[in-house]
Amino acid sequence: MSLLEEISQFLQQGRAKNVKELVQKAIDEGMDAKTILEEGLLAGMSVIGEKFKNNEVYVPDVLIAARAMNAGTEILKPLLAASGVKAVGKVVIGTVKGDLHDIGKNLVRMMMEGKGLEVIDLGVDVPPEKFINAAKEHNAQIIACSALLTTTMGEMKNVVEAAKVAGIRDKVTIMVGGAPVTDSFCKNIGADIYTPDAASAADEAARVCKAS
Ligand code: B1M
Repeated sequence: MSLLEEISQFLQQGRAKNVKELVQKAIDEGMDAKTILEEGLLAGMSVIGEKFKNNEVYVPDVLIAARAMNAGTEILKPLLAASGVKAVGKVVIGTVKGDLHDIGKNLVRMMMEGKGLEVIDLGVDVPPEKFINAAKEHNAQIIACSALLTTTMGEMKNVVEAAKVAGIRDKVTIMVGGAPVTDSFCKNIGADIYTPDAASAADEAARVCKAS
């Protein structure tokens, strides 16, 4: 079994300590962070996702796999962040109200930090007013919302509306993403930018901040 397959297997078993050790080993062997992330960690999480859908594994299994995933990505963080030029800008990020999924949001945060952006992470289950208050307090150029559930993605529209009510809609760019979110959904709710993955979210955020 290859090292990446082993990482994927340990992740599926929720063995965070082993995942950490093997991710470190892969780095030491010169493997690049993106490959470890995509072909080791995300590959394992995708198997868990499929099994979860088919009722072959249950919430506790997914939870410990998610912890193992986070343990692995923490080690990759400095490498994923080790890209290029500093952009001056602030982003407020969070997973929307009612939604507890944070792995994708954490990846987006890490990639944005890698672009030199200051990211204020509000965590999960974030109500619209919390996004707005944080954006005002930190004078952020961007509010970035993540959602993983079809039942919570509608909260993004509430964030857009709350920004209008607070009088900051023209001062802040609202970015949306997460598995069920699409470009047409983004347009329908009046948000500004949809990106399908963490890397493109970071690229777009850096572009917006440089232009402002
Ligand atoms: Co949940 N869950 N979950 N879950 N879970 C999904 C999302 C699901 C698709 C599983 C399934 O049925 N196949 C399904 C949603 C169905 C739907 O609505 N369409 C689901 C469900 C139903 C649920 C519960 C309701 C289950 C239950 O209790 N019966 C429950 C809801 C709890 C809640 O939030 N209120 C629940 C709970 C959980 C756990 C807590 C057990 C755990 C989360 C742990 C954690 O995050 N700390 C969990 C997990 C891990 C998953 C799966 C297996 C993996 C999600 C993940 O982290 N993927 C997931 C199935 C799947 O996706 N295959 C599933 C890896 C991550 C890197 O991808 O987050 O998509 P993702 O992020 C991507 C892009 O989407 C993008 O960038 C990332 C990659 O570069 N992206 C952005 C994300 N945010 C972005 C923001 C941007 C731009 C891009 O701009 C701002």
